[in-house]
Amino acid sequence: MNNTEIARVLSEIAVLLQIKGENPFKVRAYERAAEAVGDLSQTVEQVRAGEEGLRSLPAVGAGIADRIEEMLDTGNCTYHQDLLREIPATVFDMLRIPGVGPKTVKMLAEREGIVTVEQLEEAAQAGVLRELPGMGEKTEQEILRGIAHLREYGKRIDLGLAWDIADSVIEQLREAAPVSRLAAAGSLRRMRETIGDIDILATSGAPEAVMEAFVNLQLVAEVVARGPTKSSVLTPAGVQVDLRVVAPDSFGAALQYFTGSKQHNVKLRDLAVRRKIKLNEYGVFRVEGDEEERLGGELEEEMYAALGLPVMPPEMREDRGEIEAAREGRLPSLIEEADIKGDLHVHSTWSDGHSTIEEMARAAKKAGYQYLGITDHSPSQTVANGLKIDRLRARSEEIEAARRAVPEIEIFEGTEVDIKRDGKLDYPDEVLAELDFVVASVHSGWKMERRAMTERIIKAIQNPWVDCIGHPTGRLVGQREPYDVDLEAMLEAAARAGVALEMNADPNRLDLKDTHARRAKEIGVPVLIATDAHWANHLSLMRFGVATARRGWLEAPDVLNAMPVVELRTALRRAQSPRARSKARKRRRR
Ligand code: DGT
Ligand code: CA
Ligand code: CA
Ligand code: ZN
Repeated sequence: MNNTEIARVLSEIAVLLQIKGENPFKVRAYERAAEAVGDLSQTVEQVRAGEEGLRSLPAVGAGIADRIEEMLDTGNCTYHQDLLREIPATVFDMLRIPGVGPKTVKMLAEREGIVTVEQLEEAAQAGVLRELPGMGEKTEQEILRGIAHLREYGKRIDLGLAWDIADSVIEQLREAAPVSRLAAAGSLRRMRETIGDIDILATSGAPEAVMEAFVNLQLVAEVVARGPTKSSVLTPAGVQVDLRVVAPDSFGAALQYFTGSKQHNVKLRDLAVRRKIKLNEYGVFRVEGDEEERLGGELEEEMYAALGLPVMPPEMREDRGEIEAAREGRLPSLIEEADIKGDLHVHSTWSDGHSTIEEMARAAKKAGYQYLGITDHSPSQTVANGLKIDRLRARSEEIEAARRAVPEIEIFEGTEVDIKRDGKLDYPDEVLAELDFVVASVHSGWKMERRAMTERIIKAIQNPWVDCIGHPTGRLVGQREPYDVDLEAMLEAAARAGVALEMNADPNRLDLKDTHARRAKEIGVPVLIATDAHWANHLSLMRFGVATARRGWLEAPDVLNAMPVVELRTALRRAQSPRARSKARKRRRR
């Protein structure tokens, strides 16, 4: 058994002991031993052969050392197996549900014989859970939501990580393989917020050589399937990458087919059948009885043109009305990265950022921006080194210095101010009035009930100095569900007040998400696409925000920071206030 396998067994023992209600010190010892083995740079076998033996590992006493010995010698752990006879391994899946811990699992198993996620779901749906000790209707609902969440995100990775992998696969293939064309397809090209596997397409005169190079790339940990024109591999983290080599005159057809989504393709094929057209991954054909006439396939455009349609941007291909819009000639002209004129939510070393204001400004200049909003945290964010009023004012000097050092970038002196539980903001209005730009965000009290949370945020929206609500639902992709808020009420309040909602571009957030952004556009709420960067090089995350905005059908006029700086200044609510006008006059005189 290798280190990973041994560590897994040890940590499972810890969990099983915990479910049995065993001594917490014993549980902790197994946990720590599992961590220690997992962190080792040597093999466990090498440690055993060393002078001090297995007992040199943290938390490994005689008992745990014996178990490891047994695993090394026999590839088995009888203790682990004995425990699994009492408590089936299916409980490990239950423990992945947010809010379900060992105590709950123990209670469920003892009282109801529930040991699988499916049984738990059934019991929750039947209203059985709410009757159990320490439960209730609310917990029951939470468990059901948790299960749904797990199913959606369980094995998927976020868009940022997926593109990191895809970019390096593409780069390495260009170097190591005889490829001509190379492109990402699948959910990756559609820029979905999570990715199941990475799909890459290539053309080449020597497909076998491409396959050979692919399975030997450095980032390949395991080859799942290898064929003459298609192979699948896993990265060390278990992410699957599929590579297909297709004929050059089918490249457009394959790109269209493998970009999906499946629902988009199904709808397209329905349309095609009615017109006696056949679409597949090799091309597009007119069908007349037994005859097939090839209409194209080298270019993606040809696939759509055969149906009388323009090409739809990949981000729209989700069967959310894009085919109808294309047919009726009302496809939106989606926002592009080049339309973005600045970033208005970034942090600096004054709070929890890692780059100075000047470094951030230089990065903004490099990105081709006109402006940058420095929005450090407010005092309540003690862990993020939030700025008390005196430090907020002291920061002005450094902002002035950065303006002189990087005159091409208009720096907005801003804040990301906390929205407190009662909806009040973490700075008084007169302090907010001194600033150029205010993002207000919820960073605490996630568990508030829906009405209170909605009122809290609407109150912040109604503060005349707030320009934007940051990461408006608080979700973390695949990690944390949104807080309970009436989004529709939030959007309506924002529309009335002329406050923007953020499309946070960090691939861990993407908050607003695509469908929310689309609703914002319908209601007339401006969207700010911002990176929330804590490092200068994270300004590049903008690409994920823009992609998600495109998935929400946003166009440049829907996006606050697609405005040139002069327009933006006058569009902001604060520009209407006498105080801001006098400040702006002073600024112009400088
Ligand atoms: P993922 O990997 O779960 O994030 O999502 P996709 O969309 O990348 O799905 P994947 O990798 O299973 O397949 C890539 C594309 O290939 C998919 O978007 C559409 C196409 N495709 C796959 N299977 C089918 C199918 O059965 N019917 C149709 N029409 N298209 C399919
Ligand atoms: Ca895929
Ligand atoms: Ca795939
Ligand atoms: Zn924040």
